[in-house]
Amino acid sequence: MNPSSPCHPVTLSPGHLLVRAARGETVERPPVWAMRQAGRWDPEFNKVRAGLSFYEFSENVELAAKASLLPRRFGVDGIILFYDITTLPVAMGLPFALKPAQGPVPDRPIRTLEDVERLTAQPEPERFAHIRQLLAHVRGELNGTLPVIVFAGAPFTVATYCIGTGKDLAATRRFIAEQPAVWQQLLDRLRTATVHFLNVLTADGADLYQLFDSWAGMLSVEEYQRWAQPYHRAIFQSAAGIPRILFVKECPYLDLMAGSGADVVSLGGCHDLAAARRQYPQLVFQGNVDEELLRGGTPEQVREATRRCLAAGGGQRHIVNLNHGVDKATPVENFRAYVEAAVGGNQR
Ligand code: 1CP
Repeated sequence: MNPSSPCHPVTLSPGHLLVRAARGETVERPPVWAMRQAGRWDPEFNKVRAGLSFYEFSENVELAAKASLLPRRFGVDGIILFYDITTLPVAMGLPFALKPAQGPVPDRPIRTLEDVERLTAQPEPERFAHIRQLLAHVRGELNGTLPVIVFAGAPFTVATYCIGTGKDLAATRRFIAEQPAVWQQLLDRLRTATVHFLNVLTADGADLYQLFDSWAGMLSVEEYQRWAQPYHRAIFQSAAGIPRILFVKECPYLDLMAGSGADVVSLGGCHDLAAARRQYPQLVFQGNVDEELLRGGTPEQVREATRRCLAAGGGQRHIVNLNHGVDKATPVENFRAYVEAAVGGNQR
């Protein structure tokens, strides 16, 4: 049924499509964006990025704004700011470098309680002034045409980078077994800082935020209940001014995501969007087009998969996205096919 057909008139409220969908309001079509939409897969990004290290680049407000805005040309419904989940611990006093095969690595990994205490729990907003300026710059360029998405890593995932283990769960577990008090204090400090960071950006005019707990989906349910979900709940409760999206890569604990207090829950390839819709009629779901198909499939296969996703989502309380970030080997025409199919629905 077309909700905007003359037989079923609905009043659409003003405001950005993505924000209205995230709030569960009736929309004319599901909005679309992608995690890592402003990244290395885009040849235009690689031109802008040329010659600078990741942190040099992301701290350059002009260039980071350019990178953030690049996906606009494809017709996405939201612009995510170009920085990283490690931007916050850097502002708290822990410098990182991006290592080619490993991702972000701290100059001095957290080892002791003194190391944790050296991290500022409520960093002065000047310490992430470049993100605030980036937000202002991007908002200025957009001039109200599209909403701005900001984000933070959740304490579990950011803590794994702070101790230098990243997605190596066995190494993270060893650290926790050896240093339980350091781990606990680190999670608590990151929670405080994350709430503060998101509230500052909300006050500055961000339209939505996404909390990334990328590696928490690998935890056992008991671990997830100790190290992931309580922190999601606390952050969503204390940073509540704008719609909140929860992302956990391929999370087996949909019930715990649904109970986190997020307005929107991001699904992966392990979830059935239509079934989730039926099970949680009040929630908004984001996802779940296969990002590997964007990397390896044809544009027609991408269009078909996106249309199937639209059908599974049922047209309301759905934000079209990928299971995970756009892979760096994704052809531009596949990204274009994804956005066009999401915007165009059943038309070609
Ligand atoms: O040189 C480069 O460009 C390196 C790649 C890169 C990019 C494009 C890194 C380093 N960070 C970013 C930007 C970034 N990171 C964004 C904004 C761009 C966008 O989304 O369009 C976002 C939302 C992130 C978030 C992020 N960083 C996450 C959570 C999302 C996810 O992919 O699960 C994680 C885990 C990171 C850590 C990180 N940062 C960078 C790398 C290479 C990694 C490790 C990722 C991994 O091991 O898979």
